[in-house]
Amino acid sequence: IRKAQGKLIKRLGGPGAGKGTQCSNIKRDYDFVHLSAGDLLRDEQKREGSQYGELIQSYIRDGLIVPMEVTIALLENAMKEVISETGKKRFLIDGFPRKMDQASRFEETVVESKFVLYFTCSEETLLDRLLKRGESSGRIDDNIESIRKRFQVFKETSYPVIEAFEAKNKVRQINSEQSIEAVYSEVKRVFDEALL
Ligand code: UP5
Ligand code: MG
Repeated sequence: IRKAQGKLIKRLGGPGAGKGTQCSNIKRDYDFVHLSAGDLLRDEQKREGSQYGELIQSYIRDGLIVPMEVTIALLENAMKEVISETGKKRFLIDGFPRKMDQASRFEETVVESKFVLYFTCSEETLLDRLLKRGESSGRIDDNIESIRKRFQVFKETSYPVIEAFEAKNKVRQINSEQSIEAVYSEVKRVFDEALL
């Protein structure tokens, strides 16, 4: 699917910024297939017989970025499967890329993205949301210790990816401090302006 004739939109934002929530809205109203890198990693971690199960679990618990070979292979396989089963080629990739090496490898060998949605939010708000979600999510990284590490990795490792896309004029920034509905109306404006 190198240079696939598709449209690919990526979504970045700190942990708990609302990437997953907004993807559900977009998927409902626009013709995009939603793939979450985090969900693919969590599914692979649980898959019986996976050779990467333990590795993924320990990276996610520590908020670290799983080696790109694993994540890119999962994404590429998922995209190929969707294309061969449904013919759909418009993808919304949630929570990826979050490290420079992944970003360049994916853009060069899989497909170039059209733009990146970046959800900005204060750490206080993110922390509140994640701790609240942690009461029922069952996610091994929704605890205060892991959340702190995720914030750190976001600032040190993932933010430079946003700057790199910014330099190419590909970032569409959205204030996700607001209500889910207000955030979505900004998202819609971006999609409608891009004629998606
Ligand atoms: N909520 C959402 N929007 C709200 C709003 N506007 N107002 C009030 N509440 C709002 O939302 C989080 C919570 O906030 C929910 O309860 C929601 O109702 C509420 P959600 O939509 O789930 O936010 P999201 O940004 O998707 O948060 P998530 O925790 O999924 O983000 P992360 O980026 O931390 O998680 P992800 O699954 O992408 O990655 C997890 C881990 O996987 C990473 O830390 C890393 O270890 C690994 N990973 C890799 O190694 N490589 C990758 O490429 C990707 C992931
Ligand atoms: Mg998510």
